[in-house]
Amino acid sequence: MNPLFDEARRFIETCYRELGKDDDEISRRLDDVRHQIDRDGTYDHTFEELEHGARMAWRNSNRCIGRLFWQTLQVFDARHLHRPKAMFEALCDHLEFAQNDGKVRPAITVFAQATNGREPRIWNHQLVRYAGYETEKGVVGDPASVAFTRVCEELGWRGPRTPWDVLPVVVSNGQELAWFELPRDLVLEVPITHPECPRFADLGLRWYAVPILSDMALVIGGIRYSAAPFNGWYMVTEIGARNLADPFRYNKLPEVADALGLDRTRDATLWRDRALVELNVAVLHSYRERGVTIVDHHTAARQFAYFEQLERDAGRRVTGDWSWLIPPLSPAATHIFHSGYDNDYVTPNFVRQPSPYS
Ligand code: HEM
Ligand code: NRG
Repeated sequence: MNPLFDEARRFIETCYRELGKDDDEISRRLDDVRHQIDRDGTYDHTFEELEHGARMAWRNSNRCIGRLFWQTLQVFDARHLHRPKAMFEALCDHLEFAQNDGKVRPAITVFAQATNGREPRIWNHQLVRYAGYETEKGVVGDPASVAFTRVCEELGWRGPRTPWDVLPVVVSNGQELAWFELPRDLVLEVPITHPECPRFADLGLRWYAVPILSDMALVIGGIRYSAAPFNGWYMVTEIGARNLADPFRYNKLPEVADALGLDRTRDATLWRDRALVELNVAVLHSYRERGVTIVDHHTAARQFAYFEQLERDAGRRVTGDWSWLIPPLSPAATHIFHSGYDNDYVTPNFVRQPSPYS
């Protein structure tokens, strides 16, 4: 049999049953799908299939602790947009919808499916991210962005070289490649301050409001959507225990410790651990003060436990990637640390894809 049709059938049956549709509707739809595959070699999802399929993909994302909210995902259908300019405008609309002046809304924008000849791609890892520049004095900005920043500059962009330059958006429809600067006033950012330590503000730390992952593919019923950027809101540890803290990222723990007046002469004073906690306190405080949605890791873990219970009640198996689900701060204070998860890949889902550059 046709492997694409097999995938399609598995998806349509599960999706339609979840949506409460009867067997007649399922077999009528499968007839359509079979005809389209015979004629075109592929098939198109209805909007309802795309919407529920994207929500299932979130539900099946083994590394995601935020899955309780999978049914609230807002799905934008951008499959008809092919010009890079039009794709960029859809991305700006997504950003504005998602940010919602701080009341962050989970959303995904789905561009045309990848076909043999042509696959649309967004070259950025996230729609909003800071540039990184290699200099004699080390990296300025986010070291994770060094390779992509170089690509942007080869394409003709030139960054102002602060540590917090928002990168341009690089879009390909599979034929033409184009880059666009995000309007400055569209991008919401949060300056980081500490509720008790005024010296914290002098560090000049900041982060953007919303993570919009833009380099993964969405896979539904054998169809691959190679450009399908999605977002939820941040969990505090992503920023406070990784992006700003990792030695190979912004590496701010020594400066944070000094602002807090900690003794850094020995590892055993646990200055790193104390700095980590206060940095996370500061990030949480700053997002809340600015009215930007963010979740702490204890609340997120409790929400995940509730997700696990609801999934069991619905008769579904919860798969997960333990090493990604545990938070990088106080992991053993969450139930996840003390649980085990099968890391099976169930579709619909998201998948990493090869970098379009390098
Ligand atoms: C990964 C939290 C929404 C899909 C993660 C991670 C966290 C997280 C903490 C691990 C990231 C890391 O360690 O780098 C949340 C929270 C959300 C949310 C708090 C709030 C609503 C979403 C949405 C989707 C999604 C809307 C898709 C529709 C994923 C995927 C990964 C992931 C695919 C793995 C990314 C990778 O492999 O790099 N999430 N998430 N999440 N999440 Fe979520
Ligand atoms: N750790 C990355 C973002 C990964 C996805 N996290 C989310 N996803 N919260 C970072 O930028 O720190 N989401 O869709 O909300």
